[in-house]
Amino acid sequence: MRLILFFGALLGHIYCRETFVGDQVLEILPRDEEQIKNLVELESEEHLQLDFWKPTTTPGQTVHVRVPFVNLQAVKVFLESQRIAYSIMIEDVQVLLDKENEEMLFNQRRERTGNFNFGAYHSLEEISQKMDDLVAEYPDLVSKVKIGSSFENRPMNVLKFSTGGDKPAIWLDAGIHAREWVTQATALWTANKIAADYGNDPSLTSILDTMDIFLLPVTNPDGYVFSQTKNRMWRKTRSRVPGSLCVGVDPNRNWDAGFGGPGASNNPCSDSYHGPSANSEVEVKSIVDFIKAHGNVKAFITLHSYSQLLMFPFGYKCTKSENFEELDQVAQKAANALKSLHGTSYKVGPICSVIYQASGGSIDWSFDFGIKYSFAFELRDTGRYGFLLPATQILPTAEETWLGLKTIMEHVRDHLY
Ligand code: 0X9
Ligand code: ZN
Repeated sequence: MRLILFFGALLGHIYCRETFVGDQVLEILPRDEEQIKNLVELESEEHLQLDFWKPTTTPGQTVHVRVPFVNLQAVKVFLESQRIAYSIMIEDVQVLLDKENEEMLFNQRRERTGNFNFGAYHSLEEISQKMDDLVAEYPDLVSKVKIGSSFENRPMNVLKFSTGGDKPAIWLDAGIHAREWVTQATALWTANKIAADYGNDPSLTSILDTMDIFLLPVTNPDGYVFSQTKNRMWRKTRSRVPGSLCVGVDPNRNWDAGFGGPGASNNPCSDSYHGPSANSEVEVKSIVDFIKAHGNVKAFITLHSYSQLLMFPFGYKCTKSENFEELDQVAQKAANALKSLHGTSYKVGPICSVIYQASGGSIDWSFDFGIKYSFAFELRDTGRYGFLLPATQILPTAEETWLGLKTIMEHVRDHLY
């Protein structure tokens, strides 16, 4: 094990991987508007390089922030001077990263025997290979559709599950934010589940006899590769904009729905930078073009992490959608089904009230485009590990999420429009 660790570190070094030695993630609990104001001020101090995993919203709502080791002292002194309550959520981020790395290397060696482990994190190549394997194994049900290429020219491959003919469709994507690794892993498990259960699970079988499913497991392939080779905390795309040294756009602020409004940044260095224009990101544009060309997509579901939420429109505005009651009921039912497996609790509601106002998000675009069953999941956990969810939780997460997904798909099947 020591040897693996050593070579892991060495490899990391050769590829110039960013380290997070001594970084901590703090959980902060602002108690009034004054403390919120202080936190917003703290957030604007760019030199502190704070990485808000869960942003400041309202008093009584926790905030999660990764603080680089060099700025820990300053941040803690500030919080204490303002009497803002906080605790340490993650003691040393790098310790979790080393463990994650070591597990990936260990698993890669084991997989050389040919058995794919869905309960592990995988490289983009491994995921692509597994997708091809599924197509080869279930040729009558599964096919691969290339809907475009990423900024760095990686293919955007969608798995199409179809029993034949052109049916109304369900869209499901994951990994639009690079670092949310449990989502790409959950999507791949789900692909295998759909393929294996067709003809066995009566509910899924009837869904696929009525509808096609399109599944994009890695929506942001450039970001995913970057998060595995250079910076585990990467969220955005890897596109370059003229006039800035900073790289990438937040692809979930780039959709043509309230673009550039509240909850998005016009600073190219920000992690929620909306980009120069709506659809500027080829990854977003490729999906938009595909959905428009298809013309018969009835549900649009996107997987994010973390926080355990099941949300629906709107995010760019805080008004209720016309089918609010229906979406709320379906989401509640899906959350109950999800909970039935391992007891994992999800909060349900529109984006704006459940998390925060955020413009340019995918499910707002899909909803305004006319896809009335538009949902966003925020998978496990609620903050113990955040984006660094241990691989041991991939399978339970995927299994429970599947029950939620199936509940939504059943509703769509029974309410085709
Ligand atoms: O801020 C986001 O984009 C999402 N949270 S995350 O921590 N995964 O980054 C919330 C997404 C809400 N969905 C849309 N705005 N469509
Ligand atoms: Zn996300």
